[in-house]
Amino acid sequence: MRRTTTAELPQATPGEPVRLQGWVHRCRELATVSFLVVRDRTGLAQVVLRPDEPAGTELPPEETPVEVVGTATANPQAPGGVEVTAPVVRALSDPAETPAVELWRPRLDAGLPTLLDHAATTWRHPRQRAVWDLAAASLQGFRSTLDGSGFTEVHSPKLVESATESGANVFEVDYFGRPAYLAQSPQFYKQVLVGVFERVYEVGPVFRAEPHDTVRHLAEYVSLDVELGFIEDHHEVVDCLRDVVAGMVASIHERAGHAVGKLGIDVPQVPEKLPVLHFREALEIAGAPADEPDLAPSHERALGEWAMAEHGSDFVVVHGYPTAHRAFYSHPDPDDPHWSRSFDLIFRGLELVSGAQRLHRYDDYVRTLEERGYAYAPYASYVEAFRRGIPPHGGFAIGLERWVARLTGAANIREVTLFPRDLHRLAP
Ligand code: AMO
Repeated sequence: MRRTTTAELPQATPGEPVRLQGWVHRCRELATVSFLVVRDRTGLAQVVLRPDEPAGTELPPEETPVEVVGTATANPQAPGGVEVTAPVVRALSDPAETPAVELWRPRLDAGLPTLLDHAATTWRHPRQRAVWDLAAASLQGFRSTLDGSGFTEVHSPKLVESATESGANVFEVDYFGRPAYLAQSPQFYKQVLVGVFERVYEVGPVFRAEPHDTVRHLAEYVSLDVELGFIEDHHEVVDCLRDVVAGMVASIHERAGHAVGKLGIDVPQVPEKLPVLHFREALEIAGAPADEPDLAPSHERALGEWAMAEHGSDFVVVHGYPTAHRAFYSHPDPDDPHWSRSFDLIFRGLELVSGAQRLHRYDDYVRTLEERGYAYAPYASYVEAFRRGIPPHGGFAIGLERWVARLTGAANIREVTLFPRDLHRLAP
């Protein structure tokens, strides 16, 4: 007998036999009747047991995987207007132990440490699952937008010989007796792969040995990386970023409408042209001193408010950060090399994306490494690639967890991460 999902149950013909599989979400035994709510990947269904019916022996406890074979029966009070009656309930595994948090309640009412300690079960809660559905839909939108624009998906090594972003927050590992690092980003690989594919993207884990406990940093996160060749300048990269974010939003509407509804998400509109500020203007708007080298979180919040007030936009691009304070591969502004052709995208007052046009000439790399006092050897295999013809190029990286945290209004990035890694947490 074919399995009916709980979402398909409302379409079942009343009186017909149906077979559900799922977890016991809720079990309520009343004097004259018992209700079993079965949860599967598509939702919930109600199963009704009357004392004279052959449900079998005792009902399995909550969270036990079960199979229910019974009769589809119309009942306006049941979810979707159809319930299952006259059931035979069969446990598909041992009776489940009582979860640390009651998953049948409409909301998970436990503190963050408890939720994270029991993540393997707390993610089963329908509201929690919906959060990840937003992430999954965003990933599909990211990929499909780029697939439709001539990009090739790549995967680069996560065990590497040098730091890409800065030496400070890198995890060292023992690689057959010599030091290696967990990749902080696919930066070097995506750039050299422009020399092969012109346009590449990667979705993968990156590692940052973040020494501080903040609500916006993880030690491992999912980076959505893009790199494209044959560009004029970084504004072309910003245009690509705009389309990618619009594709992620469209995919959320298309594939995760149920999650948007369940969580009451305010999905952002992506303007045709993102508001853009030069770093100098951004400092002024944020009320920061003109010689600040970077934007602090409070400045980003101020810029988020400015973008909403002035442009009705959840997004604002800041470009032209001081070259000396950006990664060494950033391209300086040819008109005034004090400033760089780099940018950040701020989404609802939080940095969501960093990107830039990159250096693409070998000599520029050698000179920049020297000026910054970096040794050549750890970068040799990367920098050598620029001797063999890499076109002008640029790209960006979106932090998946920050995106979902901002979408859902989560106060802490850990709330939207399946199994977060941070200063204190290596399990589950
Ligand atoms: P950057 O280091 O700014 O740039 O990272 C890009 C984006 O990744 C997210 N992010 C983080 N998310 C969670 N925890 C962290 N510890 C963390 N650190 C960063 C943010 C950030 O905007 N190679 C460049 C990108 C490029 O130029 O293409 C890079 O990694 O959302």
